[in-house]
Amino acid sequence: MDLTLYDMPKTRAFRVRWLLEEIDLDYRLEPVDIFSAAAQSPAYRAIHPLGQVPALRAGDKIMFESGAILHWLADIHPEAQLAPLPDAPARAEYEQWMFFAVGTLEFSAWEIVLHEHILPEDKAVKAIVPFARTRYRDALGVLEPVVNGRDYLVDEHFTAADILTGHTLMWLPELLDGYPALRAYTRRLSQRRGFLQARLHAKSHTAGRQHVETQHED
Ligand SMILES: N[C@@H](CCC(=O)N[C@@H](CS)C(=O)NCC(=O)O)C(=O)O
Repeated sequence: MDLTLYDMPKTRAFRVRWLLEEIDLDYRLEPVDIFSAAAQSPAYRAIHPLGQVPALRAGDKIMFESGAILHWLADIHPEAQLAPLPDAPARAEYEQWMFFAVGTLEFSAWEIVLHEHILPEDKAVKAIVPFARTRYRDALGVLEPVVNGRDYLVDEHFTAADILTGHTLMWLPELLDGYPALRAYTRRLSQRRGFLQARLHAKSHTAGRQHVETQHED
């Protein structure tokens, strides 16, 4: 199947690149500058209706939402063992961490990143930040014991849930002080071949191009 990832460095597209590298699939990167008028053009909105990244063209199908893309790719490539099979005992735990990553951890992390680092002064709502930090720390407190003494979230196996969780944790490394197991976990994840390859790919495809960069770790 032909795969094209609509991509921009230092965005959630990195998650998809990382998973594609873990599976070792061939794919093409289509650079998108989310800050340009082109991202809001009808042509790009036919690919991503909000003009965002990532989006994935897989054969004649187009998909958006990074979590859904990871979930789907991991399931259709069981040989990569990045998701327990639907009837495996570990599947429930896997689903839990997949949704925790995007629905709970990322939700508060994004509010911090958005209102503290990305939005201009006149749009940022600074009053949200202390509450978001508390919620984010609550989520870190849930994850810390899970990776204390084991390498990955689910059953000692690296899965797509580690990509979603690890990538989100890397947005705000300074907030991992006091969470030694999570710090070791993100370090471990960032040493994986798939992670390093995804970074390399990003560097080669942006060579010579100029991008406006957000605060995301990538
Ligand atoms: N929930 C979506 C969020 C996508 C998203 O917000 N992407 C950002 C980059 S990380 C973007 O394209 N922002 C530009 C915009 O919102 O106009 C996902 O996980 O794919």
